[in-house]
Amino acid sequence: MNLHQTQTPPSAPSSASPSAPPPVDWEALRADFPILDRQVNGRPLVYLDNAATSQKPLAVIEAIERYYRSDNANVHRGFHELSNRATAAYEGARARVARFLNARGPDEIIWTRGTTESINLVANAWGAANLRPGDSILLTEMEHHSNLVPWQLAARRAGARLVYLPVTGDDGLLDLRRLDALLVPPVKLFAFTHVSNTLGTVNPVSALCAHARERGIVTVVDAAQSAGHLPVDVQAIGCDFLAFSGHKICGPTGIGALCGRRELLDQMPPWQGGGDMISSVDFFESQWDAVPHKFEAGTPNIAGAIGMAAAIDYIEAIGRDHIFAHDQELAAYAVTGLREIPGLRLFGPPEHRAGVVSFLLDDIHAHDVVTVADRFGVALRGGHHCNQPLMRKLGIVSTARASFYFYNTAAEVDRLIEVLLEIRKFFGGA
Ligand code: C6P
Repeated sequence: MNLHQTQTPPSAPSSASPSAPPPVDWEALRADFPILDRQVNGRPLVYLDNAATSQKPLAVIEAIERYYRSDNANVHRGFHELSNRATAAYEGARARVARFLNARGPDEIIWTRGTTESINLVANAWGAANLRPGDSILLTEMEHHSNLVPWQLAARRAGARLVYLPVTGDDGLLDLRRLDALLVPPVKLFAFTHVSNTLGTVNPVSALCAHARERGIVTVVDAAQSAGHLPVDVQAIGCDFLAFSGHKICGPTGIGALCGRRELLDQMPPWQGGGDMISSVDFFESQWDAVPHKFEAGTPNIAGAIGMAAAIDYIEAIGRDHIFAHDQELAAYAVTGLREIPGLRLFGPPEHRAGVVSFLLDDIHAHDVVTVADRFGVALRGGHHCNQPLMRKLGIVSTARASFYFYNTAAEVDRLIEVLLEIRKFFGGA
């Protein structure tokens, strides 16, 4: 199979198709986000840091407030009305996540604090049961530290080794010609990101999982940058584990989920002990509860789960295929504008990128670009974006990054370009 040809993400729905739903009124959606109306440093906010965290619509803010105002109680413990209501909402939210990902059922969804904790769960629990000295774990050079450091720790514990699928260079694609040679024993697990948070690359996750599955290798997909932006269906992708965060999909911080194949979850030991994850405890021995509760020790983030389900309702009402088309349009528009700025170096694929655009402006440090952009009300991110090994590979220490979501507009991209031209003048560019 020529994997390069599968690197193209799903295309935007055609507005010419007679069955296409009516186009989304993106401007109107902005009214659902109170924060987008505020001024920053005396200028209207232009929020282009969505890869770090998304803004929250009223529907999410109100769902959390409603829960605390009227239903707050602990879950799975009480036999009183409020506890029953909180449990129903919390478990209902789990079922909502399962439908969002097309998991085989709610039992395959484990609540975590976010992508990072989801990956740590797999590295600890799956790693403890399956990694042995001499085994290898295959990662890619574009992984976020959250999909890298947990594997370094797991490899050290087990006496295993890390191997990397290379990135091609500034165009930020995986070097898939190397995959067949690398995806071989003693590799036991292959962990990779769906969408790169620095490069905007959309990886061909289904093909990568199919290759790994043919070889009996377990797969972990980091969907932090994809779950809220494009359709993510774990059965179509064919992964064993998939991790994502609530706060990047319009939900609250401190909540996320791991979706895992039930057979694997059943075989894994718990990784944290405490209340709610046991069926019986004695002074020296305990029995675990069934999946998913086996992996959820202690009082969970109930309000977070409810807020995340409200976020899923909100973005699914828009449609992730529409969101992705909008992200891609904005990214392509931004790339066209950025290319016209003298001295600007762009990173990431020339086309088919997600709504993430990284760049450097002359020799101005990315932190300076971001600090001055903030004076104009434009929120960017500057730094290594938790991709230090990738930065080293590219021969840089940081980039400035604009990242889009569905409430961003072409006018905001125009503003970004104007502000970058101002910054260039400020730092003495011609
Ligand atoms: N990237 C960014 O600005 P948490 O922090 O657990 O919600 O997500 C971690 C994570 C994992 N994988 C990818 C691909 C990510 O982009 C992130 C978070 C943010 O790019 C914060 S560094």
